[in-house]
Amino acid sequence: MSEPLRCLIWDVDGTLADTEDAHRHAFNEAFAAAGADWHWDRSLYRQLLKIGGGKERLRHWLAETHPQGANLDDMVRRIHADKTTRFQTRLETGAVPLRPGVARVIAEARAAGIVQAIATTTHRGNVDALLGRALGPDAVNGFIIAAADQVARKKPAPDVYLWLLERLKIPAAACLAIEDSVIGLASARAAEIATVVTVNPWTEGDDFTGALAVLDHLGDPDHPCRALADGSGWVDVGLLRAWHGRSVP
Ligand code: XBP
Ligand code: MG
Repeated sequence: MSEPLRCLIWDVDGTLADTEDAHRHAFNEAFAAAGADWHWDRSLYRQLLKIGGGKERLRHWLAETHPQGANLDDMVRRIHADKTTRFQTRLETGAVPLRPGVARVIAEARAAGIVQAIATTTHRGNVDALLGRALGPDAVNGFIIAAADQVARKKPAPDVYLWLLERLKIPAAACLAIEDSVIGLASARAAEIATVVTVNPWTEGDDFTGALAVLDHLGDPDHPCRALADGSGWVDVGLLRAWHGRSVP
């Protein structure tokens, strides 16, 4: 007998919102501001997204392209801090809306008494800026948040999910994660949490073996998603419960 769904865990980048191009632009602006003639185009960034976390991504790229570089850590820290400021400024303009269906499912889950949490490799300030702009300044209070700063290892390690399970005192079998990437799916599955994947242009076509369902987005009545077996065009809490009920603990 499977556990009923008690907690919905949201990934942030690529799942709540299509933030990655804003991250990429902010990185490129921070490179220019630091006087570096580096530029991450879309095709390179797609490859780099396999490394979770902005600092880790930059450190990985520098180690590959500038192996002789000294004192990388200090440079990475400074550039990443500037990139974070630029990214949040971009979010505050409202340039990055929530993905289809996200605001509706958050509201439905809240009304249904389902606990909601966030598991992300990005920084807490980015989560506050995104949700604050999209849903209002108090919106973050509706979530238990596990962000980059709270754990030692980023996705695909399960640390953010394990941190949440410990904090929530809810068994993994009573949770459902929504992720957009292979590393996100691996992280949730390593914590034994059933996972639905909504892809985006950065992750479409990747191998999501192990996901309960793979969709282009959660859909809304006026913006239906593809690939729902029942043809309804959008995901609601009833469907999330049905998928979760089919998951093998
Ligand atoms: C995806 C990421 C993030 C962002 C960059 O996060 O890998 O690292 O690309 O964020 P999510 P920072 O787990 O939400 O999908 O630069 O703040 O690290
Ligand atoms: Mg993601």
